[in-house]
Amino acid sequence: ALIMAVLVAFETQTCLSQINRASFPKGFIFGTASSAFQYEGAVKEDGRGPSKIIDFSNADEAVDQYHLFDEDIKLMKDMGMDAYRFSISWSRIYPNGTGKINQAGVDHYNKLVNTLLAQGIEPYVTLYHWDLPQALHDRYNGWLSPQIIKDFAAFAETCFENYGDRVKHWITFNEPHTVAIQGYDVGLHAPGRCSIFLHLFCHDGNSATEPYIVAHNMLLSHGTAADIYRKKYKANQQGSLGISLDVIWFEPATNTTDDIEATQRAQDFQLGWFIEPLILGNYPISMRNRVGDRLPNFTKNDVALVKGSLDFVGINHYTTFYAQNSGFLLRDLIGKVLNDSLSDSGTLTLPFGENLKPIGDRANSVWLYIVPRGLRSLMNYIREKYGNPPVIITENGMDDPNNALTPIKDALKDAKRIKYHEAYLESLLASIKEDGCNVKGYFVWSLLDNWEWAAGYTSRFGLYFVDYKDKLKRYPKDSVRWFKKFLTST
Ligand code: PSG
Repeated sequence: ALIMAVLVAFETQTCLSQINRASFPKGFIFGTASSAFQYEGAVKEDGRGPSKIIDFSNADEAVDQYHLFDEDIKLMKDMGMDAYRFSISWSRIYPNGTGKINQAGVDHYNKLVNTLLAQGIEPYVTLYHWDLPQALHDRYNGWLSPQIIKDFAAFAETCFENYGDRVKHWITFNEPHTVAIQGYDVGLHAPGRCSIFLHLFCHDGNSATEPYIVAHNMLLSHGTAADIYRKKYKANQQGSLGISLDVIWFEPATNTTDDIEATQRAQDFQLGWFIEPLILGNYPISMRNRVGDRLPNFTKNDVALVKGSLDFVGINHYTTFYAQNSGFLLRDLIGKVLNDSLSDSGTLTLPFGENLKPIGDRANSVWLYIVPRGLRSLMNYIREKYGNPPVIITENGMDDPNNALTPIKDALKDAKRIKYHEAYLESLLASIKEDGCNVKGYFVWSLLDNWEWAAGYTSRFGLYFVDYKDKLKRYPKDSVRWFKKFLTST
């Protein structure tokens, strides 16, 4: 009996610390994620312009998945992954944004989808992962114009039409919140518009109004595409459609009422901005109150399109910050004088607490602090506040620095990444098993090291290492072996 007791104790012990695929509900999907611009390269084959950033790199070659996808799919297969999330480049399908279809572009993704399916890997397709056709920017300022709604919908429909017989999971947008803030408030991502600091950093833009306009047009574009899918394709194709929202989890910096209310506002202005129109039919009340007439309105028709237009909520989650009430100075000085929408929420969100202690260990990215408990809290927040919709974690991962002096064999030892995924997966599992959250899948960002939007090649997010100095050769990091064991254990 004693031996039995010891064995049982031992088993519970290992069960608790060693989760694997079998710990998750049947049918739970594991995959890796990527995007066209960060992976494909081959931009000349499509006539796209370069974009220079921090390390003076561009994504002209990226990791050349345009040519190497066959090999990359074998890497996924070898790890035991069920699915691959990638994006379709709009300008490969419509080089001018609209008009004539480029059949070579259409064919490329046919090959990609067919190769995935032949290896038993389910495609999850993002329609917009930030690579706007230059022509639409030149023609009407891209997302700033409502003209883009019908053009995006036409592009989306072309994808449903051409791939929907085989693609069963669609994600209209990757992180509309990041597009609005990084592209139109602080101007760090394309198209680099802002008005902060009296246009010191950006030539054009209005940081107080444009983020809201852009977000509104993306929501209407999503709703229009979803409507087309439901009316014309869904019955035959039997697929589902969602969106990927970036969500930092926020914890109150102190337990004062001020900070607790500020934490709620911070979440309203991030997740709520998008999920509330999509699920409840309007912007959060805190946004309507604070942004006032700078926040666009939804007409009755808009609500009919947008509300209820999701089959699942995609969540890109990496990190947790503290939130606190920003008080008079930031709100009024930065908001009114500097004309910046970021101050509308009246919150300050930081990875440091009162004592300036970081909330967790940091990865390479300055914004990426490792706080696994945040994922469970976030899943429960969505369950409680939005009626437990189906959720897919469409991105989760961490980066290491790209240090040119580190020998490859050392760069492959990524114990920190293994710990990250194990802890976040445990947190996710608890939200499902113990709290009843309706989570359906988990995608690692990312399969390979690749090109980062602001950090270029200085950051490595991959399970596979890419040797930028030797023909972009791929090498498995230790995390590949960890995932393989995780996915093949029963
Ligand atoms: C997402 C979340 C934060 C910053 C950047 C992103 N955050 O919490 O502060 S971007 C997101 C994107 C993908 C990137 C990846 C890593 O969808 O293309 O490569 O995360 O930065």
